[in-house]
Amino acid sequence: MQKLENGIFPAVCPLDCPDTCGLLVHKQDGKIVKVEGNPEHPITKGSICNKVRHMAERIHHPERLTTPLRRVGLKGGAVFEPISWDEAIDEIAGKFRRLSEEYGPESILPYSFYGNMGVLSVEGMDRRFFNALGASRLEQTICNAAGSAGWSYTMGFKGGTSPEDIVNADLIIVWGGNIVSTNMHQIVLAEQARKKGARIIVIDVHRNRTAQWADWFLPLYPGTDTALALGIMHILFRDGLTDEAFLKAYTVGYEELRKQAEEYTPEAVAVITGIPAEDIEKLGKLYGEAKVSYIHIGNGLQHHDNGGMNVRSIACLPALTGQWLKKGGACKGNGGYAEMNARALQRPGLRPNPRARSINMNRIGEALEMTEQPIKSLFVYCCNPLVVAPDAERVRRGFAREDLFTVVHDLFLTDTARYADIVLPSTSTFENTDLYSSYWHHYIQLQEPILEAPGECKSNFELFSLLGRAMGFDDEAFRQGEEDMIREALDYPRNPYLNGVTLERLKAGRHVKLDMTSKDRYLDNLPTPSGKIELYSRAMENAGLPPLPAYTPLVEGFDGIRRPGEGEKYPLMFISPPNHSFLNSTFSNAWKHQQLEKRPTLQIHPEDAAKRGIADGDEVKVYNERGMVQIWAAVTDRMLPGTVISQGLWWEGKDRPQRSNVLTPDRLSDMGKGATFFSATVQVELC
Ligand SMILES: Nc1nc2c(c(=O)[nH]1)N[C@H]1C(S)=C(S)[C@@H](COP(=O)(O)OP(=O)(O)OC[C@H]3O[C@@H](n4cnc5c(=O)[nH]c(N)nc54)[C@H](O)[C@@H]3O)O[C@H]1N2
Ligand SMILES: Nc1nc2c(c(=O)[nH]1)N[C@H]1C(S)=C(S)[C@@H](COP(=O)(O)OP(=O)(O)OC[C@H]3O[C@@H](n4cnc5c(=O)[nH]c(N)nc54)[C@H](O)[C@@H]3O)O[C@H]1N2
Ligand code: SF4
Ligand SMILES: [Mo]
Repeated sequence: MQKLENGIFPAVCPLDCPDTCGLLVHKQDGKIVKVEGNPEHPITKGSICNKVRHMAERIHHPERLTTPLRRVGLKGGAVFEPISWDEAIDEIAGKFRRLSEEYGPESILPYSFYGNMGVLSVEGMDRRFFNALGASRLEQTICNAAGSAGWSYTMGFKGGTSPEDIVNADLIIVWGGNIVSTNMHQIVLAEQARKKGARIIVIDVHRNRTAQWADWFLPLYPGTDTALALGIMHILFRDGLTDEAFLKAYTVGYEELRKQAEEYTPEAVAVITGIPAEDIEKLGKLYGEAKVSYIHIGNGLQHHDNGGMNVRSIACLPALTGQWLKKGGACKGNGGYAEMNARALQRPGLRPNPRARSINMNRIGEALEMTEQPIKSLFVYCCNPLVVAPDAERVRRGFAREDLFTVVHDLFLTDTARYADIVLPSTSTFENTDLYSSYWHHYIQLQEPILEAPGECKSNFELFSLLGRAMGFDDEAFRQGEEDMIREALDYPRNPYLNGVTLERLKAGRHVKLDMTSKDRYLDNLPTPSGKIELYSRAMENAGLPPLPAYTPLVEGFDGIRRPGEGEKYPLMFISPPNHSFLNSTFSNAWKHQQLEKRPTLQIHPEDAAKRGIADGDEVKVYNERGMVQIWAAVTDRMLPGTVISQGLWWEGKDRPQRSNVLTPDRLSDMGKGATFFSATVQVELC
C-alpha cells in the first residue's frame, strides 16, 4: 500500500493555479518531509512555487480538522462539540428532508469553488448529489466569468495560444496578470523567448513582481484597458500595420472596427488611461511591427464593471495583425481544450426540477437576505466565502442568520466554517484519487492516494456518496467508484483534444498530453455564430451590449473627467489582487506563508500619503460605505496617484478587521455576471 511506505511518490498540485504542476512528494514515517516539482512533467520541469514547497505545513498542520463538529454556542462564535460521522450525516439528511418538504429543495444552496481542482472533488459526486436533491444551482462566476464571456464573444472557443508556442514570440505582453506570482511556468517559457530576443511588456495598475521583471512597464488607471486596446487598434489601422488578408478571410466587422477606432487617438486614450500619448504610439508600433506577438490576458483587468469588454477588446488585437496564423495570438485561459464529459460526471438528468433557480455566488450576501423563497440552508465546500466573496460584511451578516442551517466541509476552521452549524473534516488531495486538467497547459494528470487521511477526514467524493445514500438516492450514480467516474469523464468523443487520454495511460504515465492535432484547424472550427473571429458581434448587440469594442467608465470613481484621487467621499481606487505566498485565502493560516507576507498592507502613492499625513509603516483605516479594514501603509510610487493596492486574501485578524472584501462591491460585471472586486473606491486615513 503506497500510503504506508516511505519513499518518493508522484502527485498533482490541486490548487487553483494555471500551472497544475506535477509533484514529487517525499514521505517518511507517514509524513511529508519534502515537496518538489516532478522533473518529468513537461511544463513543471522540476520547479514549483514557494507556496507548495512548504505544503507539508498545511497538510500536517496541528489545526487541521479531524472530526465532524456541531455548533453549541452562538452563530459565528465558533464553539463546537465533536460528533460522529453517523450523527453528522443523520442530522444533515434529516434537515434536508424537512426543508425540502416545508420550503422545497431549492431552499438549499450548495456554495463551492475550486479549493481543490480535482474533477471528482468539485464537478463530480457533489454535483450528482445536489442535482438529485433538486437544490438551487450556484452560478460560479467569482473568478473569470466576465473575461471568459468577453473572450468567447470574440473567439468562440475557450482556448488560445498553447504554452509551448510562447517561446516563438518576439513580443510578449502580459496584460493585467501578475504571472511571476500566479503562473510562474509562463515566466520560464517567456524567458526562453527573451533569450532569442523577445521583448516583454507589462500593462498593469501597479508595478507588481511581473512588471519588475519586464523590459517595459506601462501603468494605467484601473478599468481603462479597452481604451488602450482601441488606441493600439487606431495606430494599427492608421499606419497600415494590419494584416488585411487575414482580416478578410477570418474575421467579421473589421470595417466597422476600423471606423470605431478612429476616435481613439493616442491623445484621447492618454487622457483616459493616464499613459502618455508617446508611449501609446510606441506600444502600437511595437505591436504592429512584431513578427510573432503573444498577449497573456490576466484575470485582473476583468474583475471590473467593464471587465468583459476589457478582455473582448484585447482579444481582437491578434486578429488585426494575423497572429493566429503565426503561432502567436493570445490566451485568456485554455480550459476549452481539456473539456470533459460534464453530463456523465454531474448527471443533470437526476434533477427532479430541471428549471431550478440559480443564485449568483457574487451576490450571496444579498441572496441570504431574500424573504421570498428564502435560502434556508447552505452547503459550503472548497470555498471560503466569508473571505473571498465581495461585500464581505453583508455576506457575514447573512451567515449569522440563526435560522440558516450551514454545513461547511473543509480542512480547517476557516472564517466561513466558524459560522457553520455542522463542520465536516476534509481530506487533502494527497489522500484521494482524483483527475486533474489545467486551464492553461495541455497535460491531464491522475492523483492516487499517497497519505493516510488523518482522523476521520473524508473526501468530497466519499462525503457526497454517503449523503446521497442517506437521502435514499438509489441511482447507480451514487454507487460508482472513483475510477468509474474518471473513465466516464474522459469518454467524450465531442472533444477531439481528449482523444486517447485514458485512465490506463494516466496510471502508466501520470501525465498524458491532450491530442493537439486538431489545433491545426483552430481557425476553421471557431464556434462563434459566424464561424469567424467576431470583431463586430451581433450576439453582443442582441444581449444589449456594444457590438464593437467601446470604452465605458467604471461605476465608482474615475469617469474620464475626474481623475482617481480627486474629490468625492471615496476618491481612491482600491485594488486587492492575490499576493505571492497565499493561494486566494488558502495558506493565510499557515505560519510559513504568513511570515513571508509579514502583514496586510496598503500600497499608497507618496502624493496620496502626504495629503493624509501618512508615513511608511503607519497603521491606516481603509473604508467606504461597505466596511473598513485596518492595515499598514507602504508608501510607494508603484502605481499612478489615486490607486491603492492591498495584496492577498487574509483571514480576519484576531484583533483587527483585515478582510479586503469588506470594501469590494457585489455589483456584477458587464458580461458573464462576473465579480467586480477591483472596481471599488475607498478613503484612507491614519488610525
Ligand atoms: N500566488 C498566487 N497565485 C495564484 C492565486 C493566488 O491567490 N496567489 N490565485 C489563482 C487564481 S484563482 C487566479 S484567478 C489567478 C489570478 O492571477 P492573475 O491572472 O495574475 O490575476 P490577478 O492577480 O487577479 O490580477 C493581476 C493583476 O491585474 C492588475 N489589475 C487590476 N485591475 C487592473 C486593470 O484595470 N487593468 C490592468 N491592466 N490591470 C489590472 C492587478 O494589479 C494585478 O497585478 O492566479 C492564480 N494563482
Ligand atoms: N478581493 C478579492 N477577492 C477575490 C479575489 C481577488 O483577487 N480579490 N480573487 C477571486 C478569485 S479569482 C477566486 S478564484 C476566488 C477563490 O476563492 P476560493 O475558491 O474560496 O479559494 P480559497 O480561499 O483558496 O478557499 C478554498 C477553500 O477550499 C478548501 N479545500 C481545499 N481542498 C478541499 C477539498 O478537497 N475539499 C473541501 N471540502 N475543501 C477543500 C481550502 O482549505 C480553502 O479553505 O476568490 C475571489 N475573491
Ligand atoms: S501553486 Fe501553481 S506553481 Fe505552485 S506548485 Fe501548484 S501548480 Fe505549481
Ligand atoms: Mo480565480
